[in-house]
Parts: sequence; C-alpha cells; structure tokens
Amino acid sequence: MAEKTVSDLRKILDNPIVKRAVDDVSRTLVDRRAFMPPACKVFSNKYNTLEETDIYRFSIDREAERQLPKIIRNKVQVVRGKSKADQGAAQRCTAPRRIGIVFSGGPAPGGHNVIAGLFDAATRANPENRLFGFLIGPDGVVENEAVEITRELVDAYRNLGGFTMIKTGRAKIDSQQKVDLSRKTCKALGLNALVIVGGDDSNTNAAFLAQELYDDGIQVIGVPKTIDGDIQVRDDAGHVLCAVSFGFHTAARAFANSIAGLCNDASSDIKYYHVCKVMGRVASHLALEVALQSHPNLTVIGEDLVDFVDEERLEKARRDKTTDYTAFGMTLRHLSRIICEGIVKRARAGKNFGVIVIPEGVLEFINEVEVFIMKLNTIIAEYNRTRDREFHSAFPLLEDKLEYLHRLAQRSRDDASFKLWNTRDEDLFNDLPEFFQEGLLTERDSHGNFQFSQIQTEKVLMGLVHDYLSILKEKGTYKLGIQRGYFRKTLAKEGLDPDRFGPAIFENYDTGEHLLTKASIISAKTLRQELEKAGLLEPPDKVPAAIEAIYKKTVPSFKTQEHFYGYDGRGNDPTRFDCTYTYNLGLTVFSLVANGATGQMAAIRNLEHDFEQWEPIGIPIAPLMHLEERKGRLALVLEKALVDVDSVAMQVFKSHQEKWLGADSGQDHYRRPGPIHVHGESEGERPITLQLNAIARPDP
Ligand code: FBP
Repeated sequence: MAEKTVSDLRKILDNPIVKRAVDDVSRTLVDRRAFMPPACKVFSNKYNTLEETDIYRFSIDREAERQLPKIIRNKVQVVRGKSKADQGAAQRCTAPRRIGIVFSGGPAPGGHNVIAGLFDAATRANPENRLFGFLIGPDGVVENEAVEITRELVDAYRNLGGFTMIKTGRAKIDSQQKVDLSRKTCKALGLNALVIVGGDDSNTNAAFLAQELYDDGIQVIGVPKTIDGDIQVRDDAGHVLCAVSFGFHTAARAFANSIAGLCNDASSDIKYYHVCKVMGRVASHLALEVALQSHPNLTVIGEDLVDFVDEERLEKARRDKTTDYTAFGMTLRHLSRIICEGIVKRARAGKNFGVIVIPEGVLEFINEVEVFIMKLNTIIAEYNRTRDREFHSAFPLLEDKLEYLHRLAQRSRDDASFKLWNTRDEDLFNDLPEFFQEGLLTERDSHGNFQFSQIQTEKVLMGLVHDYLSILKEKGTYKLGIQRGYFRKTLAKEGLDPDRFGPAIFENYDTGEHLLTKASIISAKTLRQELEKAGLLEPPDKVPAAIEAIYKKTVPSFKTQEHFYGYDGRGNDPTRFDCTYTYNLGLTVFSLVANGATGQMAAIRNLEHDFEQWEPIGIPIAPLMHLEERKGRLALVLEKALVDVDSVAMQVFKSHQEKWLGADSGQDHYRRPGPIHVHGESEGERPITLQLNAIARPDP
C-alpha cells in the first residue's frame, strides 16, 4: 500500500466518529450497566434475619426423608429487616464469609445480577467478604477452577445477559467421588457457602450437596434459573411460593418480539406461513407466554393435547360396535390435521399466510412419540449402565443404532419376558423419516433427559401438514377465497358479466364476502366442465382469460419458513423484570447464607404482584422432591411444573384462539410486545401468564 494511502487510512481510523462507531461498548451497554435495580424494602434495613413460618406445608416423600434427613425438616423462611439487631444477629450478619457461586445448565437472562446482588449484599455487610465464581459449571467445583469475583468484574456485567462472566456447564455432581472432590474444593477455598444457580436438576443437586456438606458446616443454597419457566413452587394448599424461574420473562419477550416481526412480514408479503419452534423443553410455558405477548394465528400448547379425544373416531367405533383406543390422546397425524383446519379456514377467508408457534417439547404429549422417547431413554440408560462404552460412541451411525434395536426386537421374539422393544416398535420406528429417527436416538443430556432442542419437530409436523393439505386440495376443500369486488372488477375489465359467471364457479356467490370456488373445481379441466355445464362455454371455446386468472388465484400454495427460537432469546439481555428479580435473588441468597440456612432455594414471593409486594424467602428444597424415572431408574428430583390447562392464563388463551386465528376478512390481531430495554414504561410489565394466573388465586 502506498505511504499516503496508509496515512489516509490512519487518519480515518483515528477520527472520533469512526472510533465511536466501532467501539465494543455501545450506548445501550453503558445504559444497561448503569441501571440500578430497586431492592425490596426489607433490604433497606441494616440487618436481615430469617423468620421460619408454618403457613406453608408440603407432603414429604418417604425416600426424600430417608436420603435427606438433615434438611428434610427445613421450613419456608421469610427474610425480615431490622435496623437494630441483638448482638448475636448483628455478629452473624457481619461475620467475614467466603462464598462460592456456580451456574449450572443453560444460560438464562439475569444470572449476572444474581452475582451482583450477592456481591453487593456481601460487601455491604462486611467489606472483607469474598466471593468466588466457579468456572464452566459444576465441573469448576469438582476441579476447583474458580476466579475471585471483584467489583470491576461485577460492574462489567451488571444487567447483562448470558453467563459469560464465569460460563456454565451441564455436568452433574452425581457420584461420591465428585461430592468428595467438591467438598475438598470448598475446604481448600475456605468456603462457608456454595450457591448453585440452576434448574430443577441443579437444585436437586444442591439439596444432595447440602445434605453431604452439612457436617462440614458448608451451607448450600439454590437459585431457581431456567428460561423454561418450569420451576414453580406451591405448597400443598396451592399457595404460590415461586411463580416462575428467572430468565423466563426475557426469553419469552425476546421470542415474542421476533415473532411479532414475522407477523408484520407475513401480513405484508402474504405468501408464507412462518412456523416457529419455541424452546422450553417439555413444558409449553414459553409458547403460552409468546402467544399472549404476540397473538400468532395458531399456537400449540403441548399440555392441552393430553386429554384429547377424537370424537369422530369414537363415534365410528360406536357405530361399528367396537372399541378404538387410538381415539384417546393426540397423534402426530391428528395434530397435523388440527393445524390444517386452521390453515384451510384462513385460506377460505382469503389469507394464505400466517404464523404458527409450536413448543419444542410438543412431542412429549404425542402418544406414539412419547412411548418411543421413554423406551429409548431406558434402552440407552441400560446400555450405558451395563457396558464399558457409551451407547452413542458404541453406535455412532444411525444404521448401527437401528441394527442394535433390531437385535432387541429379535430378543423380544425369543424371550417373552423382554418387552422393552418388540417387533411392533421396530416396524413403527422404521416407518419414521430418517432425520426423525436420528432425533429420537440423539444423545441424552447428563441428567438423562431427552434433548428436545436437537429434534426438528416442526419439520416432522409440517411434512404431515403439507401432505394433508394436498389431500384437501384434491377434495376441493382447501381453497383461497377471492374478494367479491376483485372478482367483479377483473371480469368487468374483459367485458364479462360477473353475475352470469359467478354462480357457475362459486359455491357462495349469493352470500359470501370471500367467494369460494365449488368443491368440484380442482383443476383447469374441472373449471371448464362447470362452465360448460352452466352453458357458459361451448367445447371449442377457450376459457376466458379473466376467469382463468381468477381460478389461479383460488389455488393456494402452502409455503413455509421454519424458525427456531431458543438460544437467541436465552442469551438476550434481561428485561427490567428479570434484572430486578435476579438482583433481589442475589440479595436474598446473602440473607440466607448470613443467617445459617442450608438446603434452601432463594425465591421472591408475590412476583406476580406489584414490586412493593415482593417478599424475599427461602424455600426448603428437600420437601419438594419426589421419585421420578431418570436414566431408566427412579431418582429423587424436583417436579417440573407443566402448564396447568385449567389456569386462568390458559382459559384466556383458549377463548382468544378463534380471534387470533383470524379466519375472517378483517385484519389479524397481532400484538407488538416491543424490544427489550431496561428503561421505559412497558418494561415494568411482568409475564402475562403470571398476571393472569394471579387473578383467581387464594392467598394465605
Ligand atoms: P436449562 O433447563 O438448563 O435452564 O436449559 C433450558 C434449555 O434452554 C431448554 O429450553 C432447551 O431444551 C435446552 O436448554 C437446550 O439445551 P442445550 O443448551 O444443551 O442445547
């Protein structure tokens, strides 16, 4: 490069406008970092204490009682504030402490603020307090990989999404060896407490560690994290203790904002159906919140499919005096038909576009697929338990896995007691498309869970939708309605009388706002036949160009664009709700630690109400645990909350389904939730599902 060019370029790069334009630090980042989430009133006191309450009761699982004796009698603890405390309490709060914190599982917006809240509370109580962050998830605890969390580090990540500061991982502390190594790490760092920020499995882990480290005097506190929104805690009487895990609101808002963009695009270009798979593992909480936030035309809620009864099949069976068990529960085929019904209705109202939302875990609620998932979970877990090699490394290719399944099916023929995989399973499985088989056989996560995000649910479902729409086209029921005015204008341009041709080609010419070609017209040939039948055309005549053009417009072409909303929203910067929620969770964690709690999960009660009503509490984890099948065996875990189909949120959603489907000539009812900021009015909003579900709840 010539010298002059180099110096010119240097001048450009030194220009303050260029420097600002390419700076990593955006204006938004500066604003975000500067945002100071409000703290619950109780934290304005000099000291915080814990008050145990008996209001909330849990029925305790015998196995939990046996395995977690030291923490099973824990109660709900309410954080209280004191401007003056007795000497003991004051000493407790201000004693020097060393606390470790670890993120576990997928990132969820707000994690950095848990650290910020904990750091601020700890250093305020005693500037000598020290906080350590374990790197890359629970492995960091096992391997003693930690960094000291300083004010500079905290300030750099305040109100920011991701778990970038210390990263995360899906490892599990699930063996005595790992527990012993974790104990060694805590002792080596001189920790008083370990904080585990994670989902249901990680909080389960927290309870077991609390039990194990009890006699070492090391406290363990959990924090409810997951965008899936499936950590929700109620007591036996239905009192809500934790309405939702952190990160849920942000992920839902981020997905809804992107989907609202698709609604705009779809209704402008009017040629695509946007099919959006939305994260959330098994539960459909995120899909429901997205539906309430953005009003897409069709949203499937997995939990709503469980009690489905195919009345037509049932009726046919009644007539044939037989029993048809397949009429109970949803099948893939039937679900695709329900989706088709919506598409057909919109088409008849002249709309050949739309937005469909499918939860990533919907397959769990589809009879035939759920059975496969459960059987394959057990087969893989059994294999891993009894052999030296992992199932997926022993059978790297699909054909190897199928061959192994084939051997199991053969075994079921030779040995009647072996029922796990039989010939019928094999036949049904072999009928599935290869990519779907591959998805179902995909590696399970470290907790033995099926990885829904790895399977192309939308592709499977849309394949069936495409097929059925073709059948409906052949039957003459899937057509695009034509606006009466447009029809009249097009014919008039060619000097044709619309009132002569209309009744011959449309089934609703006298009444319809959108005109529908007769069911018999399914091709240019059948169109001609109808015109001849009505005496409007003689055999040698050509079909008038205007009629042909109208006919072509009545033939819908179903074009889809598929989208996956997951990792993007999971990494989004948090909403003001999540910033505030997580900052207060961090403050709560410190109060729990400072007052000697262990085996508790930090939570904020009344999240569904105004901020003034938020109440920081500690929830006992052990009493929430029950036995569930994991990796083919019964294990103590925290129950995942599924969408309650009778909840107010679901009732509101259901009563708007028809409206949002928009199968009429009016505008669609899409809603714009808007982008996520920490400043501004709308950001004060709480998740809509929480607001709705709070309407009819009993409160202690
Ligand atoms: P957590 O349960 O760990 O919070 O993770 C939630 C989630 O984002 C699910 O919605 C999704 O199914 C899964 O993680 C994806 O897992 P991975 O990050 O391993 O691809």
